[in-house]
Amino acid sequence: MKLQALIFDVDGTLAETERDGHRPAFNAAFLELGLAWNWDVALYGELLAVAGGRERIRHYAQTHDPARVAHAGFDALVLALHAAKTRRYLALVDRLQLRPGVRELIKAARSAGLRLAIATTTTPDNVYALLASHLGADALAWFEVIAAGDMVARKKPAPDIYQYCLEQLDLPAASCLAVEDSAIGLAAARAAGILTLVTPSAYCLAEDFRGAAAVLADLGACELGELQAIHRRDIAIHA
Ligand code: XBP
Ligand code: MG
Repeated sequence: MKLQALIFDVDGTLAETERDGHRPAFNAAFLELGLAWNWDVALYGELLAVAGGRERIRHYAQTHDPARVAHAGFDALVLALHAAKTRRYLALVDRLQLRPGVRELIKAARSAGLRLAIATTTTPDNVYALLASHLGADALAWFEVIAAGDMVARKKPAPDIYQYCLEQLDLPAASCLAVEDSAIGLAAARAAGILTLVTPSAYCLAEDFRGAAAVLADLGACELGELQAIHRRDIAIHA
């Protein structure tokens, strides 16, 4: 089956957002709300096993500050922290940089008439801001589907966000290729039956990417023709 669409993950794939955006934004929010929490690089690497900012905050509190979880105001605190974190993230999004080759691959895919979509766990506003800031305001319209955050019940590694994306595109999984940076993202795409190219992000370098169609350091030297060949080869293997 011919490759018809590329489905991009966002965090870690389009840019090193976890390293340069989300972690600093979480820590700024903790400070703003007067909490003595601080997520260093090593701890944040572990916390990335939990997708979703609110889910990550809850998981951290349950494991590191259980007394606070028992408090009546805990649910409201999680929401307030996440709202502050999103505000902080949006304030620094212009300072992020796209990873090598991302801009060029998106451009080549558009020129070749491939359809484009996004499947991410992060908050939709974060995606809109990243795309607009680094690819231009028009870029939002280049992606037929921007599937993000709470649009589905279960976050990655569940396949829900990819399944939702396929439904919206009205395409079979076999006609798509996902681009991911993490093992949980790979697991989500594969569970939806989508072949996946992995470009590991800074936090994910040591993860196990068995099951990926290919693993490349980044998209810098990646021609669209190479992706089409990877898709053709793996579709034949899995047929
Ligand atoms: C990355 C995530 C997100 C972000 C935080 O998702 O797991 O949770 O770290 O985003 P992906 P929010 O790799 O699928 O883009 O705080 O907005 O939830
Ligand atoms: Mg990711």
